[in-house]
Amino acid sequence: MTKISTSVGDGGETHQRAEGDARVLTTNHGMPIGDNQNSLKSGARGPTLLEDFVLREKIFHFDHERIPERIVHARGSGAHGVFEATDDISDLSKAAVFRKGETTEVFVRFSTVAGGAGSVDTPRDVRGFAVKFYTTEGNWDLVGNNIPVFFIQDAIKFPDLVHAVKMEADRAYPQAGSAHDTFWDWASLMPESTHMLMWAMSDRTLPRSLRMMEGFGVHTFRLVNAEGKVSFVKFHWKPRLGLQSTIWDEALKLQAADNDYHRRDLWEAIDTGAFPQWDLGIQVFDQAFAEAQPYDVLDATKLIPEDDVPVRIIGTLTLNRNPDNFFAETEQVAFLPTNIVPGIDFSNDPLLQGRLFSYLDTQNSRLGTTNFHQIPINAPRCPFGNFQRDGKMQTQVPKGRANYEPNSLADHGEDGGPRESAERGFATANALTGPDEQGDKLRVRAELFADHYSQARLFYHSQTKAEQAHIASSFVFELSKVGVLDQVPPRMVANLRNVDEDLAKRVADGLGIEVPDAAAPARAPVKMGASDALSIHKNMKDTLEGRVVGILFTDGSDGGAIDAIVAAIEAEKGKAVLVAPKVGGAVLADGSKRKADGQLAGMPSQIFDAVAIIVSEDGCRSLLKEAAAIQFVMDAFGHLKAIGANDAARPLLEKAGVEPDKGVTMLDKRFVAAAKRRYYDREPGLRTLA
Ligand code: HDD
Repeated sequence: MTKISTSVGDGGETHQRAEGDARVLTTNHGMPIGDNQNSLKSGARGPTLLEDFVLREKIFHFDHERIPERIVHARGSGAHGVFEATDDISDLSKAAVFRKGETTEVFVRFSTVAGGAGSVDTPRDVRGFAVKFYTTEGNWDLVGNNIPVFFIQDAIKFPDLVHAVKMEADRAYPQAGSAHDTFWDWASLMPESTHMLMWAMSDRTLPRSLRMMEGFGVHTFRLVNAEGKVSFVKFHWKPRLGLQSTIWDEALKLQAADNDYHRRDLWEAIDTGAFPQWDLGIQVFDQAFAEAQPYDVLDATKLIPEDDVPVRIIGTLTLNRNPDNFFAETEQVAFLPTNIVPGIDFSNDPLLQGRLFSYLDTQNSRLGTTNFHQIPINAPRCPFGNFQRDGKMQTQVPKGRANYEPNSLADHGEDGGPRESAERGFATANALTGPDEQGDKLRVRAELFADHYSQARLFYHSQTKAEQAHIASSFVFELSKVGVLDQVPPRMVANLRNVDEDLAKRVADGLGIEVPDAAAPARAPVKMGASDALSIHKNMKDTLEGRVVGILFTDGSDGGAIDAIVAAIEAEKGKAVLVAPKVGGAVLADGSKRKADGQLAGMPSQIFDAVAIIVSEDGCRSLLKEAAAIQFVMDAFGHLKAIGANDAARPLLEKAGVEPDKGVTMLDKRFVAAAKRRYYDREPGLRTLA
């Protein structure tokens, strides 16, 4: 029998403790449990008794462990962190969170959009980038994506978009993928989605790491200063590690190699102190600028080129703590675009306006109570209180009689509760969006919303040749998966003709169909030039920071060479991972045994950014008969990665079809330099791109 004693915890609460400080298991109502292995039965081989309240409570709770998953963005990974304001923008906003030097606790949740909670991390999909700032003036939630524009202009289209992209209604597939009939049927009928489709078909939807993607608030918001002066603003997150994406074949193979590729990368980075960082930037402009543009700043399918309004950096986000509990924090966190603070305000963007309703509503269905704001991850860190009362799962215990306002209870010496404050409180900023607000009630969109192609063209023309090829090939792949709706691919290509004739031709060729007549644009596109900020390749960093190099070795490998390459990688802040045919490792040339971090068959090269092959001649001979080894090298080459190899590895490289180029080096300094980047020039010689 375990001896039980009572002790008092740090917070003053009383715990039952067993000898040796092991706490005693109790029921939810605090009764110590004596046996957690056997249910209560009538005789050793008899039926289980209804009386077994310990069993029943445990199973009852288990039966209700799941809550409805998010209708979109169900699969997510979260992290705690801090935001530090680094520039004085008091002339633009009075928000305390922007006060220079102010630090604010944050919780961030990254997500894919279409897949369920248990789906993979690397589908071709938009990524959510939602940040909850626990400011001294209440929570500010910047609920954005890794793409600065959206599929639709008006929230009334959101359910159609989501229904079309998610698994098809009757057959419940595909999971986490847009390459199917219903999505492209809908998309090809919605020319306003063309700009977003260019982004979605680019490598932006295949991030290498959550740490290597940008984030955007998407909508135009407003900033308000202490004098009430209002400016328009777009929010940007710029990753300190630069941008990096995988390529499609790699992303597909990652789904087999590691379903949790992004989640694991984020967790391990934080766990090892390599804290991910982003700078927060703003693009600020006024009504005169807005009116002078060939697009409407209230249209979420349009961006503001950084060349026209540069991004001003005003703060830094650092993610420095993993969640203690996935469900309590990452699952229960509830983001609300309505969570803003004095100094920040909405705009009339009709997509944003719809979101202002949707998120509050969905939390009640997901979390089951209007009191979801009391869940620790959602609760403001500043004092908060009002006269809203009761409801399911009320955990606060308001004292006294003050549950209405105005009241004069204070005159009688009772606590009258909190009061509104015109001085400190949020006041909607005066409209800056023109006279339309006084107009008739209309189900229409503003005139410039009808231009669906100019910015799609801007995006396409801002890409490198390799990026353009990826976009064309993605359209071909996705449209090739349209099964029975033969009218859909030509209809999509007809839209693409308004973006770029060459793109349309490449997609038609890739699909093996005739180039159709161009779709009639609702409004003639305008010329917008190009913008380097829109390209991933022009915003990558040559670095090993955040990158992982796989080192394949065998029996007889040179331990000194392994040590030297590991040291060189770590000196550049990269991570080295040792891979051998057996996880126990291999016996090196000097007779010592070196343990591996992983087994070759379980660590394919798609999980690495570059690979080094350090083998003995015998070791290489045995790898020539090992499909996983040949595939390891072949995929590293095919995924445009650097390969460093010793002389003995040559037969393996040859068998894997590796051809010499700048990314294929000996194992010296050249390899470490080569490993910092990818070799996109290699690709046309390796696979047919549209
Ligand atoms: Fe949304 C979740 C981002 C348009 C309705 N959205 C959700 C999340 C992100 C975004 C990052 C996940 C938050 C989390 O991690 O919990 N959504 C966007 C962006 C949009 C956008 C950047 C356009 C610019 N969303 C949008 C519209 C509607 C919604 C137009 C409805 C009218 N979104 C939802 C939702 C979700 C959601 C159904 C699902 C779970 C949740 O809200 O909390 O209400």
